[in-house]
Amino acid sequence: MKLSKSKFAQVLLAGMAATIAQGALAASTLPQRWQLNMHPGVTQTSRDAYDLHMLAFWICCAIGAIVFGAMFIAMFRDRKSKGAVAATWSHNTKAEIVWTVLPILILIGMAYPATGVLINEAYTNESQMTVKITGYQWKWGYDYVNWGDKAYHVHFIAKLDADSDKTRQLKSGLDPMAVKDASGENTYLLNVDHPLVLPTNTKVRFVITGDDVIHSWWVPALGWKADAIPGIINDTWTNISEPGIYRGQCAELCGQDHGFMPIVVKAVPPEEFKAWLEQQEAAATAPATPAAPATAPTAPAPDAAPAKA
Ligand SMILES: [Cu+2]
Repeated sequence: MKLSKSKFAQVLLAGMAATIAQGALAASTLPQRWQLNMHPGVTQTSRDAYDLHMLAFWICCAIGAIVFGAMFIAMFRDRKSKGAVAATWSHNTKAEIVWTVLPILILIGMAYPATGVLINEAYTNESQMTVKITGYQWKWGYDYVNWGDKAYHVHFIAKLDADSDKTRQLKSGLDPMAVKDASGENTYLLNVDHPLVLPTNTKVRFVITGDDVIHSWWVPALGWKADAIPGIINDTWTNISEPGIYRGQCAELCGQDHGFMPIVVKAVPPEEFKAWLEQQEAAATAPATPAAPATAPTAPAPDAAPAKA
C-alpha cells in the first residue's frame, strides 16, 4: 500500500478538487461528497437551527479541549517515571459545586436560545398562505387552501417520479446513478412527478395530517420536520428566501414503501407563483363550468325508453 510521490500528489489534488467542487455546489442543498457539516438551509428557521447546532458544537469543542487537555497534562507532567506520588484526598466540596453548577449554566445558556427558536417556529399567525399536506401510503397530497384573502381549490398528489420508480423495480437492470434532473444532479428516489410549488419571501402556513399511518414531512433545507398523524392536525410554517428546488423524504417509518415517497419543494418568485397558481386554479375549477359529460349521457336516454316499450 505504498503510494509513490506522484500518486500521492494525484490523490491530494483529487481531494482538493473535491473540496473546491463542494464549495461551488454550496448552493445545492443535496448532500455532497466530503460534506462534513449540516447545510444552513434557505429559511430563517433553518439558519437559526444551524446557529444553535454550531453553538452546541463549539461548546462541545471547548469542553473537549479543557477536559482532554487537563487529562493529558496530568498524565504527562505527573507520571510515575517522574516520581509523582498520588494525592490522598478524596472529596472537595468546592470542586463538586463548580462541576455541578457550571454544566447547569451551560445547559441553560443553550436552552434559552433553543426555546426562542422553537417558540418562533410554532408561531403560525400572520401567514400569507396556507397549504394542507396529507401523508398517504406512499405519496403526499397537497391542497392550496388560500393565498392572501383568496380561497383556492388546487389539489394534487405527488408521488415518486417515473424514472426512479422504473429503476427501483426488482431486476430492472437500470442504473440508479443514471437518474438525474435537468442540472445533472443524481435524484434517484429524490424526485416526484408534481413538486410542491411555493412563493419565496412569503410566510406559508402548513397544516399537516395523515390519512392512514403516521408519516413525517421533512425537507432539511426548510429546517424542521413535522409528523403527519391521522386524526391530528399539526401546523408549522416556512418562509423561503431563495428560489430553488429543495428535496426531502418521509421521515417516519410508514410501511414497505416508506423509502419511496420523496418530497420536492420548488420555490419561485411570487409573480411566477401567482401565474402558476391561477393556472392551476383555472384547471381545477374548469371541468365544473362546461359540464360537458352531462349532455352526452342524456342524449341516448329518449332512444332507450321507446325501445324498451
Ligand atoms: Cu411515509
